[in-house]
Amino acid sequence: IQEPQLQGQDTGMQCEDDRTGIGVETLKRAFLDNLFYVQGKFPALATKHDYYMALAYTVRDRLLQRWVNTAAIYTQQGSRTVAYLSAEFLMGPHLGNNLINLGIYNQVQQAMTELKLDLKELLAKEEEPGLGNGGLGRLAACYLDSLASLEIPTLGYGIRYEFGIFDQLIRNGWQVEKTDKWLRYGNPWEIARPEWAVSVKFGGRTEAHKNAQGRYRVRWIPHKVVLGIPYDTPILGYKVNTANTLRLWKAEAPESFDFEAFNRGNYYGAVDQKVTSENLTKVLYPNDETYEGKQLRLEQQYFFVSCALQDMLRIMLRQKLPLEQFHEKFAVQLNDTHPAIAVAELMRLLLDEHDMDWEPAWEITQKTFGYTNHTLLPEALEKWSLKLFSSLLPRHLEIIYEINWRFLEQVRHKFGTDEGRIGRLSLIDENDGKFVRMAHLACVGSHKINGVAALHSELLQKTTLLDFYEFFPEKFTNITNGVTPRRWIVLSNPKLTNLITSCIGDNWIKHLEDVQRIETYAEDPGFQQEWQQIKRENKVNVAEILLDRTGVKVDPDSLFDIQVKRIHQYKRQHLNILHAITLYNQIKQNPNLDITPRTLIFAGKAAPGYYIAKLIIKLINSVAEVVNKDPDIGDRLKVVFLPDYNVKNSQPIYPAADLSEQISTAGKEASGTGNMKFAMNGALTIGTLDGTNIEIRNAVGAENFFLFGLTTEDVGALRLTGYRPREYYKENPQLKQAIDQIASGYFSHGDRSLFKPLVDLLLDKDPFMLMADYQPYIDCQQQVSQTYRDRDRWLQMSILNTARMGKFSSDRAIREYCQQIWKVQPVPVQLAAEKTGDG
Ligand code: KOT
Repeated sequence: IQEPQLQGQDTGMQCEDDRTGIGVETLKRAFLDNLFYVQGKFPALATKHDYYMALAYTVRDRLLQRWVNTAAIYTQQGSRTVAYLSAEFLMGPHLGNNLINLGIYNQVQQAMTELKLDLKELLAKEEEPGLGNGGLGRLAACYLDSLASLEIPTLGYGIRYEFGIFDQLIRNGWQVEKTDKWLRYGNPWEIARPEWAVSVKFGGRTEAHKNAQGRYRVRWIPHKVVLGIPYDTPILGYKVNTANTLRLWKAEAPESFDFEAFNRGNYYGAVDQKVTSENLTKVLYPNDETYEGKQLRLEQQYFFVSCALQDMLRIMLRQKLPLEQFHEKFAVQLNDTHPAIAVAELMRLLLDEHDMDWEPAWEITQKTFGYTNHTLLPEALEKWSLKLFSSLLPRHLEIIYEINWRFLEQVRHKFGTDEGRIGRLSLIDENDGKFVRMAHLACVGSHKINGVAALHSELLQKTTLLDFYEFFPEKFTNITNGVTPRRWIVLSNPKLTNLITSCIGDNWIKHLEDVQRIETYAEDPGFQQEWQQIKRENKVNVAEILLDRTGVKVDPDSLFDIQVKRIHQYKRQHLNILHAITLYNQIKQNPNLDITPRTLIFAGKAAPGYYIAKLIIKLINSVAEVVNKDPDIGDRLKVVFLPDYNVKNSQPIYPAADLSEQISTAGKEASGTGNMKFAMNGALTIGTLDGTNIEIRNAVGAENFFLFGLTTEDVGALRLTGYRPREYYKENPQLKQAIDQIASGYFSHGDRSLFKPLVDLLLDKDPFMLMADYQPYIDCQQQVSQTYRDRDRWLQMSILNTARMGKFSSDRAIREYCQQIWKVQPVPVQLAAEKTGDG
C-alpha cells in the first residue's frame, strides 16, 4: 500500500513522542507500553485480543492529537457544521481504516512483523460495530469518511445500540439469529462524555402558561425522563488532520434507582425504572425497508434526535452564538425519515424552552433541515398511529397539527380547495385510522429533499412525492450515492491499489476521477496479465474463506458470480437461484456440456420476521446441497451461501468478484451501493435498469455492462394490462422444469410443502416479476459465459469498469451535498507542530 507522507511529522530517529510518533521503533515501543499499561499483560501471557487492544490504543493515541486539534479549531472559529442524523451508522472495523487514513499501514505492519505478530490476525480480532441494517447505514459511514477527508466540520449523531444487527448462523440451511455482543470486550475507539448528558422527556401532558411578556407558551409535563449519555468516536479523514466526531447516545435512568421506591422497601420496583430506561438503546431493529409500528422504535428515534438537537443548542450557547443563527451554525441532514421528528423537536425547543415565536422558529427550522429519501417501497414509509404518538409525544403532536394547519392553508392558497390534494398532502393520514406521516413532516420541514440516484429522484417526483413536488418543485434535487474508495479499494484490495498506484501515482485515492488514467493500459498485455493475477489471488483468498466457513471447495478459475446484500424479494436472489437450477439442469441433460464453470456466491441477512426472505435463504442452501454433491456437475457449478454477511466479511468479497449481480425489479432499488463496490474492484455487472445501475452503465459504457430485463415503464405497463406470471411458466419449458423441481421436493428431500409458499407466490402474484424477467436474464447470463471465455476482452472490460467509476466516490457525492444543500466550506486543520514548524 502506498502511504501518504504526513507533513510535519517526525519520522526520523530522534526523539519521537510515544503517543504521536510513526517510526517503526516508536510504534513498537508504544505498542508494548500499551500492552503493559492498558491490557496489563506481558507478551508471554498476552492473547491475540490483548495484542489487538494494544494496537488499537496505539493507533487511538495518534488519532487523539488530531481529534483534539480539530475540536479546538472548530470551537475557535465557530465553524459552520454538518450534523448528519441517522438511526444507523454501519461503520465496520475501525483499525484498518484508521491505519490507512493515518498513512501508517506499512509501518505498523513492519512493527508487528518485527514483534513476530501478524497484522492481519490482529485486524481480524476487531468486533465490528454493526449499528445498521444495510445500505442506508453503510452510506452514512462512507459519508463520514468523505466529510472528514474533505475537511468539512461534521458531527454524526445516532444511537449507541448495545446490540447491533444480529449475527447470522446457518443451521440446516435456515438462518438462525444470534445476539451481537459487540461491546463484550470493550470498545477502544469510543470515549464517554457524561459531562454532556442531556434529559429527554416522554409521555405525560401539556399545559398553557404565560411568559414574561404575557404571551401564551406551552409547558410539557412528562411522565418519564431518560438521560442521554454521549459516546464519541473520532472519524479521521484520509491524508488530512481533520478528525470529526461520531456522537452516539446511550439511554440511562436519571438516577441509578428510584430512592422513593427503595425507601418504601420496593427494591425491585426501583431497579425496574433503570432497566426500562436502558432498554431504549438496547437493540437495533433488524428490519430493512419495512416499517414496524413499535413504541420502542419511536422512543429510540425521538431519544437520539432530542439528544442531538439539545447538544447542538449547548454548542451554540458555549460559542456564544444567538439561537436565531441556528441554521447558520448547523446544516442538519435527515437520513430518511427515522430522524424526521427533529422538525417538531427543534420547533419545541425554540418555542417552549427558548421562548421564541412561531414564525422565526419555523423559518430557522426549515432553513436547518435537508431530507434524503432512500426508498419508494410503500411498506417502508413510516407512519405512527395518533394514539401511540399522542401518548408518547403529546407536545409534538400539537406542534405537528399547527405545522399542518399552516401548510394546508398555503396549499389552499396556491391550488384552491382541492380536497383530494389536501388529503394527500396532509401530515395526518386519515384514510384508514389516523397516522402521522413522517415523510410529509420531513418534506414540509426541510429546504431540500433529495433522492439517491437519478432514476430514484425522478420517480420520487413523479410518484411518491408528486404532490409535494408540485407544491414546492424548487426543494427537490438528486444526489447520486457514492462509496469511499479508502475502505472499498485501498483497504479491501491492497494488491489492486498497488498496481494502480504504480502506474498513475496515488492521487486517485483522494480524487477517484483520476483512476480514469489507467484506461490507457486496458489493452496492454502486461497490465492485463497483472490485473488477472491480482483477481486470481483475491479469488484464491475467498475460496479459502468459503472452504473454512462452509466446507465447500470451489475452483478459483471458475467465474465468481456474486450476489451479496440484504435478502429481500425485490432484490430477487430467487431469480439468481432459478439461473443456478437452469444451469444444473442443462448439465444434467447433457453431461458433456462444455459450459463456462461458475461459482455462485450468496451472502446476506433476512429480517427475522420476514418469512419469505428466510425461505429464500433455505432455498439457496437446499439448491447448493444438491448441486455441490452431484458428481455429474463436478467443478462446473458450485453454489455457496457465506453466513454472517457484514462489513468485515464483505471486504474480501468485492475484490474477488468477476460478476456482480444487481438484478432488482426495475424501479425498486433506490440506488444500490454494492454495485459500485464491485465495479470499482473490476467486476462486471449483470443488472436491470434500476437505481444507480443506470448511471454505472452510462459511465462504464453499455458495451461493458450486461443489461437485461423490464424497464420501470414496462413494469408499470405490464401491471396495468394484467400480469399473468403463470403464463410465462407454462410457456417456458426450462422455467417450468426449475419451478416444478422446487415444488416437487427435488431440493428438499421430497418435501413438497417446504417451498410451496414461495412457488405459489411466484405463480399467482409474482409481485417482483421474476417470471417475466426469467428468460431475458438466462439469455444475458449466456452472454456473460461467452464473454468470459474471451480472456482479453473480459480483462479489458474489467479494467474499463474500474477506470470509469470515478463518479461513484462518496467524495463526489459529499461535494454535491456541500454545494447544493449544506452550503458549507472546508476548514483545514493544522497540527501545532506544523504551524510552528518546530516539531
Ligand atoms: C429503510 C427503512 C425505511 C426507509 C428506507 C430504508 C432503507 C433504504 N434502508 N436501506 N435503504 C437503502 O439505502 C441505500 C442508500 O441510499 C440505497 O443504496 C438502497 O437502494 C436502499 O435500499
